[in-house]
Parts: sequence; structure tokens; C-alpha cells
Amino acid sequence: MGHVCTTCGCNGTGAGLSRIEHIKAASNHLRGTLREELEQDTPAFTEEAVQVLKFHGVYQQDDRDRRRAARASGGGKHYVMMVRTRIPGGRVSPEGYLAHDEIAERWGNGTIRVTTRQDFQLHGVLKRDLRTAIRAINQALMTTLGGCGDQERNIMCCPAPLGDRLREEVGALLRQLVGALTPATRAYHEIWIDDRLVASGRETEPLYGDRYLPRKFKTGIALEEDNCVDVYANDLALIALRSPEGGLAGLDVLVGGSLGRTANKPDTFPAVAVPLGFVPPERAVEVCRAVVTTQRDFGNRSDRRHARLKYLLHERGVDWFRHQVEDRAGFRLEEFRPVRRMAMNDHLGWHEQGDGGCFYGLYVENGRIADVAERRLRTALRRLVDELRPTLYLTPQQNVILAGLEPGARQEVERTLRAHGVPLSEELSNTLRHAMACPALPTCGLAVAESERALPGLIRRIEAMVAELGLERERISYRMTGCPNGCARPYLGDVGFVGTTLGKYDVFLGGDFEGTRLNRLFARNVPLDEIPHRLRPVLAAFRDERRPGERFGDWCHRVGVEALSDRFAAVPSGRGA
Ligand code: SRM
Ligand code: SF4
Repeated sequence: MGHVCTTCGCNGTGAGLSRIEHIKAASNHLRGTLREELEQDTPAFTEEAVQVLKFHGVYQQDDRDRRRAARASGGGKHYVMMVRTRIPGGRVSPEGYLAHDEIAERWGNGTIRVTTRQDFQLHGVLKRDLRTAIRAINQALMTTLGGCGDQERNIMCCPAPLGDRLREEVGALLRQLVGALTPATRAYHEIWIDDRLVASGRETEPLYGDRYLPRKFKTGIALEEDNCVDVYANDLALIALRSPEGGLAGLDVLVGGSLGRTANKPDTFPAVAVPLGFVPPERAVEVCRAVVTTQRDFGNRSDRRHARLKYLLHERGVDWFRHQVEDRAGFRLEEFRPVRRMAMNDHLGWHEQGDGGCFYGLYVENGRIADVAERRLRTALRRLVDELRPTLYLTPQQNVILAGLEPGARQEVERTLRAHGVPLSEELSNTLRHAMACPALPTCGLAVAESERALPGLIRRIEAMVAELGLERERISYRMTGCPNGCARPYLGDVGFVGTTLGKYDVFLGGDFEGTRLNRLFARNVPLDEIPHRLRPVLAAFRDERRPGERFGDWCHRVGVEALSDRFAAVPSGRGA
């Protein structure tokens, strides 16, 4: 960068602060050179602009399938943008859905992806179309600000549209939290919407300051009876407890969850959030802001691999952290109130809402809403949304809920899905229903192995094997990622497949279906094709040796994943499958 940094006085080479810290500080509250670069007729943004762009919900990627061909022909990378719309609690109006459908068609790659944090992602947008695409999202009253970047990310919340008091009060808290934790900068509006400079230079960011947070920061709200949001994977995890009257009694606060790790770097690790205390509803926002500012002030800003909140907790301890939070909030947290046993509901199929209406949880394989051969999910959904105008809710399992339907709409929903070759959620096996994969290749720049394109084949082999073993009634979750970063949360849940190199995966076992416990490494570097062979003897032993009612993950945990590894991990390929 070649300039003296006003942030720490170094020459911008990373002495003291990481390079990204310098870029953030110099960006004038997330403006950087984005406006200028958008005017330029180039296929890609500069490296500094790419970093600022993330805060606006956009990732610059290149189509990795095209890399080899481009190299052979001496051509350059094919740059495309991924646009992530931040959708608190996953709630989408019918207009919002139709806008994304149209943007995907006109400027994207023709697909919409539901993410594991209840957002939409559009892939394949060219730089020259980016502003138009983002404007169209804003016209549907949605935003991409905060989709990515070192700030509060999309706040997750149980999406089931059930009209009970607890959910209403949690919904109100969610809206307050979004207001309290969204950046104040006008940069987003200037760059994408207004196209003129509104507040150059004199702006302040009361919560985030000039350098925003050291790293991404994630918050989720679970209900005491439903951990569908996988709350333990969040930097700030809130569990809503029910009062005797059925409303919100308050929230258990946990901190320091996050799953990312780096291969061969044991000082990086996945972690579940740990208890901090309990807070009544009216004080929850203050506590959340105090957690965020503690991480803002003490989080590691020199090494991004150690910048998440979990590393701060690891170094200073949870008691130190609690004192910081209490000092900032100005009151003491109450004692943590342990929940007996959390459940996990994927909300698929038909349900009554409690207000006369009903909702349908529609399974979307790996979150990809697309028309592929005879399975025309995108067309079916567009037709249903057009005709029935449901409110949609995106689930943390990458599925879609159609809400506010008249009971009489059931026939039409089912007929439309069938006519477009889309299986009904209730017809799916437990294996398919509880599997998910991250995008990985060809869009993700960090992927070292396939995921979204590998899981469909693998999971159908596992599905057949599970049925052969007579275990088809068991709810067992399978999650795959194309690298150790953990985007489909493979370290939580029963079985995790984590890509290590093209075609190979570390296999993890022993988490729980409810997502409260990390799983452990069972077998290293297993070729994709061999995974079913490795799993089969373990599943067979589970069937034969478990205690009555014991679940797969719990059984693996009880007998010990290391013991299972000694007993089964070296089974040669082909044997027993
Ligand atoms: Fe993620 C980076 C996709 C949820 C941990 N994640 C990425 C990027 C942006 C790749 C990059 O940095 O270049 C991926 C874009 C791929 C693509 O082509 O679309 C990506 N992450 C996703 C999504 C789309 C996966 C999905 O299957 O839906 C999820 C989008 C969520 C959203 O709407 O905000 C997604 N990512 C997660 C989760 C799960 C969660 O938050 O519940 C995790 C684990 C929890 C956590 O944060 O630790 C996760 N993503 C990461 C990490 C590792 C972070 C770390 O602290 O080490 C990275 C890499 C990084 O940040 O350096 C990453
Ligand atoms: Fe990319 Fe890795 Fe995340 Fe998958 S887990 S989307 S490969 S960063």
C-alpha cells in the first residue's frame, strides 16, 4: 500500500494490525473506491475494493470450472459476484422472493441459494450488473448490507410462523437487535441507491468505530424447545426461555461459538458457545451490544485466524469476559438457566399456524432453488408465490417455508410441486431430509473439494444403505463442506464430511442431532467413494448395540469416537458395503 497508516503508524505492511484493518480504517466508513470502480468498464474490483465490498454483502469470485480452460487458452479469470441478501429470521415477502427470482434470471446464474444462515445468495452476477441487481433488491425493501464483512451478520431466529406469544416477543426482540447492531454508515445508500455522496468524512459509527469488528460476528436466537438455528455455532447465542404465561421470560446468553478452523493448524478449532448468564428481555439489547463492543475492543486485530470471539475467550476466560460485559452494560447478569434438553425441528411438511392459516415447509436440496432437468423447483416456487402470495421463511437447514396459506391451498401447492417434478417434503427419507452441503466448487474460492455437487450422489448411497440396515426411521444428520471452514456446520450434528483435498474427506462422528455438542474425527482423508463402506459397520453396530431409544450421535459419543475409529476406521474399501 506504500503509505503511513494513520491507524497504527506502520507503513501498511501489517506490522501490528492485519492488512484488512488498514483497508477498513482507510475506507471512510466502507466507501473505499467502490463508486469510482463501479464506473470503470473492468470485469473485476481491485483487492482493496474487494475487501470493502464484503461489508456491502458482495463477494468477488471467479468461476473455478473455467480456470483450467482459461489457463490453457491464455485467458484470464472469469470474474463473477456473489450477492448475499441479509434476511433477519429468514422472513421474505412474496415481492422480495419474486425480486430475487427475477434478478437471478436477468443478472445471475439462474439459481437462488438459501443459506445456512437464512439468507439468499445470488451467484454469477457480473460487475457491470451489480448496482442494478442491488438496487432491485432494495426496491423489494431488502438489503445486502451486513451480508458479509467484519460486522454483525444476519441474525438467525427460529422461522416457524406459529402465532404463539413467545415467538411474537422473540420476533420483536429480533427487530430491536437488528436495529441496534446494523452499521450506521450511509455509504451503502450512497453507492448503490442514491449515487451521490451524502456524508463524506464527518460520519461516525457509534457501535463499530472506524475499523468495525476484528472479524465476522454472528448472533442466533433459539427457543428453549427448538434449536433449529444451531445456536451453539454463534459468537453470541441467545436461548429464549418461556415464562409461565407463555411469553418471553428472558434469555440465556452464551458466547464464543464458531466453527472455522484451518487445516493442519491445531491452534485453530471449532467451538460451541459457552454460558455467560441470563438476562431479562428488556435488558437483552444492552447485553448484546456489550458483548459486541468487548469483542470490538479486545478481539485480535493482527491475526485474522485468531480474531473470532472464541479465541479471546480462550485467552482471557469467560469470567473476565463476563466482567467486561457487565461493566459495559452497567448491571450484573443473572445466573444461567440450563435448558433440560433441546430439540431440533426442521419445520418441513404441513403445519397449522394457530391463526386459522397453515404453512408448508418445502425441502430444497442443499438450498439450491433451480430448474434442473425434470425437477423445476424454481418455476414451481415462482408460480406458487405469484398465485398464493405467501410470506416465505428461509430455514437454517436451507429450506423454504410458505406461510399464511389458506387450508384449502394444500391441493394447489401439492399439485404444482408434483407437476414440476418436485418431491413433497413428507415423501423424503430421513437421510435426505437431514443432509446439507455448502456451495464449494465452482464458486467458493476457498473450496479444496466438492460439496454441493458431491453430496447428492453420496447421500443417496447412504440412504440406500440405511434402509438396508433397517435404520430408515432414525433421524441422523449428515453435513458436508468443501473445506474446514464449516459453512454447513459439519462439526455439529451426527455425521460431518469435511473436504481435505479433491475427492477426499475427513469424517466426523459423535455430535448430536440437536446441535449442542461438537463431533470428533473418526476417519481421515476418506475417498468420497469409500465413505459408505466406512460408515456401514458403524451404523450396523449402532443398530445392534445401542440402548433402547438411543440416537446415533449419542451412541457414538457414549462408546467413544476414538474407540469406533480403532474398531472400524481401517475397514478396507468394499468390505461390508
Ligand atoms: Fe461461510 C466463508 C458460504 C455459513 C464459516 N462462506 C465463506 C465464503 C464467503 C467463502 C469466502 O470467504 O471466499 C463462502 C461463499 C461460497 C459461495 O460460493 O457461495 C461461504 N457460509 C457460506 C454459506 C452460503 C454456506 C451455505 O451452505 O449456506 C453460508 C452463508 C451464511 C449467511 O447467509 O451468512 C455460510 N460460514 C457459514 C457458517 C455457518 C453458520 O454461520 O451458522 C460458518 C461456521 C460458523 C462460523 O462462522 O464459524 C461459516 N465461512 C466460514 C468461514 C470460517 C470462519 C472462521 O472464523 O474461521 C469462512 C472463511 C473466513 O471467514 O475466512 C467462510
Ligand atoms: Fe467454501 Fe469452505 Fe465455506 Fe464450503 S465450507 S462454502 S468450501 S469456505
